Amino acid sequence: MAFNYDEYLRTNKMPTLWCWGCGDGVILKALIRAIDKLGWNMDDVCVVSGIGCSGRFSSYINCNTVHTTHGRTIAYATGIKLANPEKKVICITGDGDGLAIGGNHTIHGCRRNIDINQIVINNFIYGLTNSQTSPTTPQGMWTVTMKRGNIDPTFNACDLAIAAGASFVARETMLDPKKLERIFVKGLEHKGYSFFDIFSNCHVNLGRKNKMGTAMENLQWIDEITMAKMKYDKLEESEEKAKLFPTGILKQDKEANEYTQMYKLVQEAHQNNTKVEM
Ligand SMILES: Cc1ncc(C[n+]2csc(CCOP(=O)(O)OP(=O)(O)O)c2C)c(N)n1
Repeated sequence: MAFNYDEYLRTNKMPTLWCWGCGDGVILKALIRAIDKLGWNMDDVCVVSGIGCSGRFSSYINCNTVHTTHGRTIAYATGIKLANPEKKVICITGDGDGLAIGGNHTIHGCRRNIDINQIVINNFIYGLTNSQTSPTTPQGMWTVTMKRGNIDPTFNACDLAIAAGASFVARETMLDPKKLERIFVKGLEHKGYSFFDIFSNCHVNLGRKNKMGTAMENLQWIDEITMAKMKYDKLEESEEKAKLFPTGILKQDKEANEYTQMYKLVQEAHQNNTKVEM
């Protein structure tokens, strides 16, 4: 029987504002299927998103939602999670939202290892505002702010999340929605900061000016720059390898201290007039 998305969506908000062929819808559906697989009650889920095409997630998914200001999703989500540790908090950020203006919050969310899930919808561009360079825009590509080709070094979001201390870090693409669903299940059930770098297409704002003007051409390019971690790890170091992004689970540490648990210790210490022993 076909999966019934309607009970998870605000159908009165349909159709979405996303362009034809945009990956955002595929990612939304994969996330919904993952939540369904986990058997979570939508009353216990809170989706927090910033401003951007990706920010629209919180308008369409039918649960507790907060559509926050650009770059501030993790700050809001941290407050929500600390006040409601039993809730499942999922942040949706764009690559601009989560890695440029909100990059600092992302770093410290990872560092605290708070039990929040951050999904970066990485379309390599500022989509909503029409094609400015983002931290993940590949070098050489056209953007409205780098019309002669982007000179900024390309940012590897997963390397950042690993270094900053997130205890679950994964990369996937929207090319394989089933795989995406599986990785969401793994990360959502992980206790601690789960960081997902999800490569998606923006053939309209990135693609058209970079010789991949259809969704299929844009996805073909994503396929070319990614490789499953198992295969990637077996490759000899080379210039070609350095241009590839491994996919799959890149880090999982089940032992790391989780922040809401630590916060409980602070509350107890206050009540007992003692000190948290580390
Ligand atoms: C403080 C602030 N600065 C700038 C903007 C304008 N703005 C809105 S969305 C956006 C970038 C969107 O790009 P991204 O976060 O990558 O998300 P996408 O639209 O690609 O999903 C910008 C710069 C804003 N709304 N607020």
